[in-house]
Amino acid sequence: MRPMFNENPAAAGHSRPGNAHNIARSSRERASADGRFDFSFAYQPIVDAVDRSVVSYEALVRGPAGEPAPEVLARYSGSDAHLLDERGPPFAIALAVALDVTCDLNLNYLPQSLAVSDKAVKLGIHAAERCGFPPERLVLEVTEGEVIDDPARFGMLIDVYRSFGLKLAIDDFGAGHSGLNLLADFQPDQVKLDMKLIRGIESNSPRQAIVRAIAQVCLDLGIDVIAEGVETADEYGWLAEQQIRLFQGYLFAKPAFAALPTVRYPPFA
Ligand SMILES: [Ca+2]
Repeated sequence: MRPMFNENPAAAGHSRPGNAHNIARSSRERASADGRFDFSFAYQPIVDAVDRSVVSYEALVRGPAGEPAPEVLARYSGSDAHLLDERGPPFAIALAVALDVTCDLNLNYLPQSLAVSDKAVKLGIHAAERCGFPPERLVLEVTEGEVIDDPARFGMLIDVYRSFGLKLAIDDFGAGHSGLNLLADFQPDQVKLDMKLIRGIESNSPRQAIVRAIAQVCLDLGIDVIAEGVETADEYGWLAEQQIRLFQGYLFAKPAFAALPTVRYPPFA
């Protein structure tokens, strides 16, 4: 397979910020030469509001000049879709290494692909090893839907991913209908509360009841809870009162294209 780019920035002998620039630039150049290489990544932190630290960055696919994700996904539809899963995460990992990411890295794959084959994830693991990024710091984000579609097969593949040390996060939790038994069956490392549950939670008692229940189950099972899409100080305030300490959202930092954004920590004025 033709390598997408030099996946070992340390071997190139440049400073790391220079390498991040080179990786982003080479993506743009390839986009003009080969329409299939038309993507890059933005990074959004997941923060620990108590420790005031970044625990992970979620890599979010973008076009080569920062175009929004739907434009990229539209180009990788149908029979080309697997190419984005096979080439995207290796790119996201190498760019993260060039940006000096030393915490975890959350990766997204297209819906269902993790439950169908382990090929794409293994390519990501190999890329991480080549870059010197420990696979134990990779977190796979999966949605409720793909977990429940074929639980037996999904469970088998998850065991393979875990054997490499990868962590598992259930993305958009609370958006689907699978319920809390999913947490018992798969024991993910993280649950990311769907932003629809979070929006305006400080004044919505039904959502509050759901989030309290999920948070309690996760606490009992040793699963980390991440509140996603937190945008206001009031949302943060209510969630922090429930002992939730991991957050992702515009209140803390927006995704930064091919860069690591500055983070705001509480207290929020
Ligand atoms: Ca995600």
